[in-house]
Amino acid sequence: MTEEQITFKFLLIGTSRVGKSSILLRFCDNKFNESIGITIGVDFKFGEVMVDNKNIKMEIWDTAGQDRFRSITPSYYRNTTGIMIVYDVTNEETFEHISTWFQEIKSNAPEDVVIMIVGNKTDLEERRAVSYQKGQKLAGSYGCLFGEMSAKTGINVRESFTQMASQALKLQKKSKKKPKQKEVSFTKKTSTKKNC
Ligand SMILES: Nc1nc2c(ncn2[C@@H]2O[C@H](COP(=O)(O)OP(=O)(O)OP(=O)(O)O)[C@@H](O)[C@H]2O)c(=O)[nH]1
Ligand SMILES: [Mg+2]
Repeated sequence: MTEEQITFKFLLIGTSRVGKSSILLRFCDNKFNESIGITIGVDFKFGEVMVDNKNIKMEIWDTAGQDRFRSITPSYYRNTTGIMIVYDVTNEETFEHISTWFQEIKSNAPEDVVIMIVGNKTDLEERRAVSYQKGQKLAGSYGCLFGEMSAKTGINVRESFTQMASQALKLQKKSKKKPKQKEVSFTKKTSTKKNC
C-alpha cells in the first residue's frame, strides 16, 4: 500500500530585503544570487524534507516585503500550515517589525498555524545588530519556534524548514485524535500554551 503524500503550504513573510526570496532559492534550488530582485506580489516553489522517514512536500509561498506590492494579503494566508517570519540580524528595524507581522497573522491565518521567527544573514556576524538571545526571547514570548540562518552560506536553512514540517506533522496528528482544536493565542505573554 502506498502512503499518502503529505503536502504542506508554507508562507514566508517579513520586511523587504530581509532575504525571504534568497531563503526560498537556497532551500529549493541550493543557489544564492547576490543581485536578486525585489518580489512583486507572490511567488512560490516546491521543496521537500524528510520527517520520521516520511517525505513531506512543501509548497512555499514567497511574499513581497514592500507594502505597495502587498495588495492581496489575506488570500496568501488561506490554508497555510506554517509561516516563517524573517528578519535581518544586521537590521534592528526589521526585528522590531515582527509584532506587526504577528498582527497580520492574527487577522488572516488559520488558528493552528505553525510559526517560526527566523533571523537571516548570520554570515554578516561583524554587522550583527540583534543577538541570538534577543531573538530567542521574543520567540519564547510568542510561544513559537526560533532559528537563525544564512541564505548565503545555506547554514541552518534546511534544518529550519524540517523543524517546521516536523511541528506541523505533530499538530496534524494531534488534531486527528482530538475533534476539537485547542485555542491558540497570537498575543505576547497572554498564554502559556505553545502553538508551534
Ligand atoms: N550576506 C547576505 N546577504 C543576503 C542573505 N540573504 C539575502 N541577502 C541579500 O539581501 C538582499 C535582499 O534579499 P531578498 O531575498 O531579495 O529579500 P526579500 O526579503 O525577498 O525582499 P522583498 O522581495 O523586497 O520582500 C539581496 O541583495 C540578497 O542577496 C544572507 O543570508 N546573507
Ligand atoms: Mg523577495
